[in-house]
Amino acid sequence: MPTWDSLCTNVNLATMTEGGAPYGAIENGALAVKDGRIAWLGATSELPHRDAGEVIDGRGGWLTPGLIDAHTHIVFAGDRSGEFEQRLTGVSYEEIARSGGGIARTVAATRQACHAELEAAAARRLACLLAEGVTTVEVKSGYGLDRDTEIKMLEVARRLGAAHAVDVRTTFLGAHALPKEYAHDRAGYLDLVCRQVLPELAERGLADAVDAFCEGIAFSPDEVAGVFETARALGLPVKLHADQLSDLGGAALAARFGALSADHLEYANEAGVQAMAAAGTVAVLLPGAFYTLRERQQPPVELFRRHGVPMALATDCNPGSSPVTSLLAILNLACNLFGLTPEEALAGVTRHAAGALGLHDRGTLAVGQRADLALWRIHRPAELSYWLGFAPLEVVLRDGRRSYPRAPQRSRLS
Ligand code: DI6
Ligand code: FE
Repeated sequence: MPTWDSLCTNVNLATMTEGGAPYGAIENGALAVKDGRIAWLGATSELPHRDAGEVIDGRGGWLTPGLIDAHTHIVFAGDRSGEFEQRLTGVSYEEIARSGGGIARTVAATRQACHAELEAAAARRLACLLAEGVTTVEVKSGYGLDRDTEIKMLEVARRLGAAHAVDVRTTFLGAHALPKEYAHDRAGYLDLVCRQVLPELAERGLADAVDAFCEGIAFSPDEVAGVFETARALGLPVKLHADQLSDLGGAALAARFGALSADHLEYANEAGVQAMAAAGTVAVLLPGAFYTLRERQQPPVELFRRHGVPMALATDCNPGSSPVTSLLAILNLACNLFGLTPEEALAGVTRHAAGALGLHDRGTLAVGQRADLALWRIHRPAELSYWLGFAPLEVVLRDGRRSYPRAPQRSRLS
C-alpha cells in the first residue's frame, strides 16, 4: 500500500490560509492526500517521499481549494427571460414583482414540475459550476411556498448531491415571498412555515439552514424574527437576504440571531456591519444580482474591511435577479464592480464561503482539511478573477478522488 493515495507535484499552492504570503502561497510545492484528507503540503524540496497511488504532475500550475458557491437557487422551473426584456424597457424588478411576476411566476412553474424535471434542469446549471472547480454548493428552496413543493425542492437538492461530485448544503427559504393563496393572511402563511413545515424539515434532516428574504416586497424584520426564533429553537442555523434593495436593518437582524451569513447587503449601515463583526456573521456579496438589476448602491466593502467582517462571494444563481451559472464570472464582477482585490475575491469563494456555510473542514489547503482541490492552468492566482468567460480548470479532486475531468471509462471489451 502506498503511503499516500495521491500526490500533486510541480505545483504552486494557493492555500488561502491567513497571515502568510498573499493567497497563502507556497510556490514550487507539493500536496499529498490520504483517505480523502490533505495529509501533507509544503515546498517540493521538503517532500518526504513520493510513494503515492497516483501522482498528478501540476506542470507549474496553481492548486486552490475546491471552490464553494455559498448562495444559489439552482432548483427551479420555468423561464423569466421575458422579465429581462421588460426591465430593459425600464420596468423595475420591484414593479414586476408587485404586478404578479417575479418570484410568483417561478413558484407557479416549480409547483407544476415533478422531481425529475426539476432535477434535470438544476443538473444543467450545476454542471456549469462543476466545470469551474466548484466542489461545494448551497441550494435554497423558496420557489414552492407550500409544504409539498418546498419539500420537493429540498429533496431534489439532496438528490443532486447524491448524483454528482459535489457536496450540496440545503437551505429552507420558505419566507421568500408571500404565496398568492395567503395574499390576505400573512400571519397564516408564517404559521404554516413555522408550525408545520420547519418542524417537519428539521425532523427529516432536509434543511441544513434557514433563510428569509427581508425586504419591502417580501417579509418585514419582525416577521423574519419569528421565523428565526423557530429555526433556532429547532437547532437550525440561519442566514438572511438582507438590505438588498433598501435598508431595513437586515444586517443587524441577522447578527442578532448569530446568522452564519447576511447576503446582498448593498444598503447595510455601519451599525449593522459592526453587529455582524461582533456576531461572526459572514457578508455574502452577490454582484450577479447587482449587475443584472443594474443597481447603483454598492455594498459597504470598506466598512466590512475596517470592521473585519469576512466577505464571501456567490452566484445567487436564480431566474429573476441573477441568471448566472459562473462563479469565476462573479470573481471578475466583484473586482470590477465592488472593488475587491483578486485575493479577496478568491478568499470569498474558498475560506469565507466555507464560513458562510458553517463548514470548517474546507476552503483552505491545510493538513487535515478535506481534499477538495482544483488545479488551474494559470500563471498567477489573480487570473481567476481577471478572465471573463474562460475557465482554465485542469483537474478537480473531491474528497480525494478525481472528479474532473471524469476518469476515462474502462473499455467493456478488455
Ligand atoms: N433575492 C434574490 O436575489 C433572489 N431571491 C431573493 O430573495 C431573487 C429571486 C427571484 O427573483 O426569483
Ligand atoms: Fe438569493
